[in-house]
Amino acid sequence: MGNRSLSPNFLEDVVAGLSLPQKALPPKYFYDAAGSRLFERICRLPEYYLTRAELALTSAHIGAIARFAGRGCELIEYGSGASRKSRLLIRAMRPSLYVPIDISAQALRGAAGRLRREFPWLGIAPITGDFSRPVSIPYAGKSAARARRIVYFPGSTIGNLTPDEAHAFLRMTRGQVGPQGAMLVGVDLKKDPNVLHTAYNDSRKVTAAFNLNLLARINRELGADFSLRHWRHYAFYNAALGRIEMHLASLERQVVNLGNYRFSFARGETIHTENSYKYSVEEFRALAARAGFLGKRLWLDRNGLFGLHGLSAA
Ligand code: SAH
Ligand code: AVI
Repeated sequence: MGNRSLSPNFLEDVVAGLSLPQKALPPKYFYDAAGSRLFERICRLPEYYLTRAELALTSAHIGAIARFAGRGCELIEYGSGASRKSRLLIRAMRPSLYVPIDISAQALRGAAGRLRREFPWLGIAPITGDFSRPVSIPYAGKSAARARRIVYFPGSTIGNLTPDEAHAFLRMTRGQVGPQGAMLVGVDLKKDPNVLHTAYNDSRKVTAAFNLNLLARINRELGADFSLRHWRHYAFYNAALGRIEMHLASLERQVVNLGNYRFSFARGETIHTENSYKYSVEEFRALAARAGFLGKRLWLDRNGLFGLHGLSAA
């Protein structure tokens, strides 16, 4: 049954999601070991501009970003994955502590090992956790000597939350950084829908493999019998809602067994697996303001595809 201890609600969430009128699965379950590896391959695809754009803008503006964050602070990162962008920040900011938080224990372990070798002076306190629920981060120092906290949330992972979920998440982090703290949030910008469509429908079909791995994971860990060749990756830009939607489409009428449950699918019916919201600068600043953050700085890549917002506690 796989490693259930890390995803105690996996079965319940799958059953609940497949019982909805529009069947859906939470995107956080993409990231088992295979899914985290596939995501790393997505980041290197020519069509998936997000990672390259964010890395480039972070390198180009690292001095100003580090000054905004402040040296010697506690750097807390949500959805840290391979911690590739974080290395740039760590080098420039020399934080007193780095707290990477991720649902993927494997990705977290690999990243922490690499960072320990690269930055032997750095204190690292990884947390395997789910940011869709409150995450408690223990304080490092005594209250008088506590370092300022910076929450880093790169990659436009915030786009995988609905605006309501993003609001709740920002409220939680606002509480964690306190009145002196700040946030750095990577946000993918609204743009030509063709560019977006291509980024989520790459020619090598790695995004398709990433999407289909969710069904393979349900088979592996929960013993379901999804037949993968009867499912197809389907991603499109929903302009009215400002988001890429990823679905898995059933190629024929079929029944899937999962323990004592049976789920029927009509031909062409879909399982909605992910949203990836795109925000204009003003839209994101308004969302952050509702959660108690002031949009202080914005760094863009040279093609204006992706933004890194510097938010301070309002
Ligand atoms: N920050 C990296 C990785 C982004 S991929 C980058 O910018 O490239 C999204 C990351 O968030 C993955 O590592 C995934 O495991 C993690 N993640 C997704 N949903 C999560 C959740 N609910 N709680 C914690 N981590 C989550
Ligand atoms: C992690 N997250 C920001 C990615 C995105 O672009 O929404 C996940 C992804 N889904 C398909 N490709 C990449």
